Order: sequence, then structure tokens, then C-alpha cells
Amino acid sequence: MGTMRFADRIRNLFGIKSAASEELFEDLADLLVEGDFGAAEAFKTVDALQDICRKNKITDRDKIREALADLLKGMLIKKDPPVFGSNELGVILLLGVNGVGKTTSAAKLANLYRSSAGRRPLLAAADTFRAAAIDQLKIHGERLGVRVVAHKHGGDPAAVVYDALEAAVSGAGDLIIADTAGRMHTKSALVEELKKIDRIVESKSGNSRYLKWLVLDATTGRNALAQAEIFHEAVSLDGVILTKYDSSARGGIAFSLSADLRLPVLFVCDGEQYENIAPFDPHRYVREFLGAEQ
Ligand SMILES: Nc1nc2c(ncn2[C@@H]2O[C@H](COP(=O)(O)OP(=O)(O)OP(=O)(O)O)[C@@H](O)[C@H]2O)c(=O)[nH]1
Ligand SMILES: [Mg+2]
Repeated sequence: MGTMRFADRIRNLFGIKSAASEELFEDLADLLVEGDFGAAEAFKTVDALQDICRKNKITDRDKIREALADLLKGMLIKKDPPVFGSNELGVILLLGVNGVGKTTSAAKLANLYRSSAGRRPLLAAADTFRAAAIDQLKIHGERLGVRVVAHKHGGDPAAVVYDALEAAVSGAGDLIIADTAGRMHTKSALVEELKKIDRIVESKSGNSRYLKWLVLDATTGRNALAQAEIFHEAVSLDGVILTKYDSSARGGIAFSLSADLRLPVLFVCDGEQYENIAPFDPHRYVREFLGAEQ
């Protein structure tokens, strides 16, 4: 393990001027594993790459790298973030464990959907578990000029969502973005808590689109995949927001989410500012993963 950034090490691997050898593929498999690929997936990918190179008589490192980029792009599910209809009420529930960036992402999404899609967001403070969580969301709401629907600390998250729906139905907004508590639920507690919210959203659904997105911290590597597995099995997720892709994150997780769980990454966040969010772009993601110069 060096201190060199992961992407730089991939770049170095393909930057060597000698012809490709068996060793290149071995080193690549090792690097993919270090880059948060699962081991089985890393070997499968490298096998597939070797097949392609053999069939097409590719020996040049640059060309191998291009073939790898195509292969990796093909692994990623491409799903554009939802565009809500003009008469449609969007309800986005943000889930995830402690500290992954749910509250920050809620604010970023409110800002993004308002500025780029002309939505009128409402933030719902459905994290009633942590004392400071409501204030944290209110501060974002004030800064952004977005209304925050909140109850008291310790209240029922489903009731907060209910009030946000009431507010939206009476014209206060058309996109509810609900922050939730980041405690590690047992699966059954998580399911129960969300069932209640599901029922409330469904009872109000004239014309609504209800989505459950999992927020994952990209710096936690394979642990993020384990979280996704648990949440997806419990509540059937619609997509993922990958956060903290600005620091030491290696990024292989997006491939596992696609390949193992068929879960699309919808947004990638790369900083703490409101603007640090963008729809997932497989092409750009693979380029960055492979350490392409910009
Ligand atoms: N560098 C970086 N930091 C981020 C990003 N997203 C969130 N953060 C930071 O991560 C920390 C936790 O973010 P929160 O939004 O409070 O996370 P949370 O999931 O709501 O946390 P809990 O409510 O405690 O479960 C904060 O310091 C954020 O500023 C990101 O994309 N990049
Ligand atoms: Mg929070």
C-alpha cells in the first residue's frame, strides 16, 4: 500500500512503456480489489479483459486501458435521476447509516431540483432521533430559502412526513425531501418504521412518486456495499447517492452496486458545498476511476 492515490496507481500501471504481459493483468486484478471491487468481480473483470485482448490481438497498454474502460462502463447501470412531472408530487426519502451525508445531501438535492428543474422543494426533518438533527436541517433551509417541516426531537418521523405531505398538497411545494435518522436499525425495526411512512405516503398519493434513496459514503469502501445489501433487502431501494467522492474514495463500489445489487448510482457528491452534487455519469466516473487526466 503506497500513499499514492488509487487512480494514480491505475494510471501508472498503464503508463509503463513495455508491452503488456501476464503481470499487467495480475497487477490490475490486485489494484481493482484495492479499489473496492470484490475479489470475485475483480478476477471476472480481468478475465473478460484478457479475453477481449486475446480475441482482438490487443497488446498495447493504451488500448488495453481503453478496452477496460469500455468493460467497466458496460458494468454500470445508467439511470438518469428522475424528472418529475409538472403535476406530480415527488417524495424522496433519504436513508443511510450514521454520518454518511444524508442531511447534507437533502439540502443539496433541494437546491439542485429547485435550480435545475424548477421544483419547489420542502425539506422534512424526519430524523427526530438525534437532538441536533432538526436544527441542522433548519439551518440549511434558512440558507437556501427552503421551507423545513419539523416536529420536536423524539417525535414520530412518519408524522413529520405526514405534515410535509399536507403542506405540499395545500400548495407549499411539489418535492418532499425527507431526512431520516442514521442509527443502525435492526432490519425489522427499519422495516417497521418505513412501513408506517410508506402507508402515509400511499394514503396521500393523488399523483405522487415515492422514492427511497440510500446515501453511501464512498470512503467506507466495501462496508458501503454491506450497508446497501441490508437496506435494499429491507426496503427495496430505488437508487444510491454516493457521497465524499472527493477525498480518499477509491470508487470500485459503484461497480459492485450495479453488478451485485442492480442498484443504480443516481448522484455523486464531491464536497460539502451545495453545488457539490452531480448526476452520475458512467463515462466520467470510469475516466476518473482509471485516473484519466482531465
Ligand atoms: N467531503 C465531503 N463531506 C461531506 C459530503 N457530504 C457530507 N459531508 C460531510 O459529512 C459530515 C456528515 O454529513 P451529514 O449530512 O450530517 O450526515 P448524516 O448522514 O446526516 O449524519 P447523521 O444525521 O449523524 O446520521 C458533515 O461534516 C458533512 O459536511 C461530501 O460529499 N464530501
Ligand atoms: Mg443527518
